[in-house]
Amino acid sequence: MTPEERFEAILAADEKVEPRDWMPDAYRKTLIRQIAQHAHSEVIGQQPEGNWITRAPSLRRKAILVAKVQDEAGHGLYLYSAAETLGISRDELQDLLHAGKQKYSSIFNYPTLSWADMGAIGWLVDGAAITNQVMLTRTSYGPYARAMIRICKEESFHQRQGYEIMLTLANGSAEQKAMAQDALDRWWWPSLMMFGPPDAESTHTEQSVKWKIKRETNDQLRQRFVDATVPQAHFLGLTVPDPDLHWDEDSGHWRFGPIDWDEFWEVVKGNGPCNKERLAHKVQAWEDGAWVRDAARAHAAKHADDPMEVSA
Ligand code: FAQ
Repeated sequence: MTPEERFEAILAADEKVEPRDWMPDAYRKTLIRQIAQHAHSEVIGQQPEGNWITRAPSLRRKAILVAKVQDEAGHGLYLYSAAETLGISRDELQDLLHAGKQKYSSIFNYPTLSWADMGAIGWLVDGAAITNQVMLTRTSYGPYARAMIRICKEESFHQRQGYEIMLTLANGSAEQKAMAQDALDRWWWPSLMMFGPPDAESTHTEQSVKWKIKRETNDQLRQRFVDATVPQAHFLGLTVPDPDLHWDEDSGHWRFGPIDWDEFWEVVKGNGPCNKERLAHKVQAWEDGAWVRDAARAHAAKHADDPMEVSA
């Protein structure tokens, strides 16, 4: 069997491709692009919620939010580790992000204007992320699939804590309910955009589905998210900001109105409300943390021969 045939056989048998296996260069490249983009999203995704840690309305809410934001950093770590198994270093990935040569999710370029946004992000953004990531637990590359299993468990908590914030606000005073509605109004459409462009305009979907990196298309996942989320909005007594939204009896789906793809591409190109601020903050944090990396490296070098030391 040639390496190419073995690779195809692994995919056909629904087994996992592992770092030691031969894989086409384009498969490796696609995975590095997607996993890096995903890792960067987790790390930059700490910023919108991090913005509210000091202003959480109670100690309990603050402790939960700190834990959630910290989980996102952990997800970044698992994903950078998965990317490293493909032969690219974490430092290279940071450089590519900081130079604007790799992307992160469009959603994190929107501002968090009120406490209700913590509810909407957990409910909608983590909800959309899980819809995509449950699919990715079955992706064909082993280290990525395994990272996803753990991440999905944590994201489920995140989604529920967000929904619980929304529930509390929606059942609170008229002002609190209005805050919850305003957050839904602002986060609904950007959450639908997270799934990427429509299938007809998606550059990578066809090949990624063939390679079983993606098991479903952007539009399929978007529809699944809408079907799951609309009844949740109704339960909250809130209105989804889409006049065209309606239940389609024949297909058994909630049909939604047109998405503003011009807005999406503007955000992806770097012209969203917070793109510059997010990247500048990320670069600054990397520079501020240089002494920690230097100290860790110096410590590892000094104790390289010490059998009692775990290498850094
Ligand atoms: N934002 O051909 P496709 C989270 C780009 S994690 C920016 O369809 P693909 C957890 C795409 O890269 C959220 N760019 O691409 C959390 C490509 O450009 P390129 C992140 C986007 O890869 C919660 C071009 O458009 N999750 O939220 C976006 O087959 C709360 C054409 O697109 C992941 O990354 C976008 N939304 O499908 C953290 C999941 N969509 O690269 C903190 C893994 C598309 O050729 C707080 N990624 N583009 O220059 C994926 O599943 C896929 O990469 C898709 C896009 C589905 C995102």
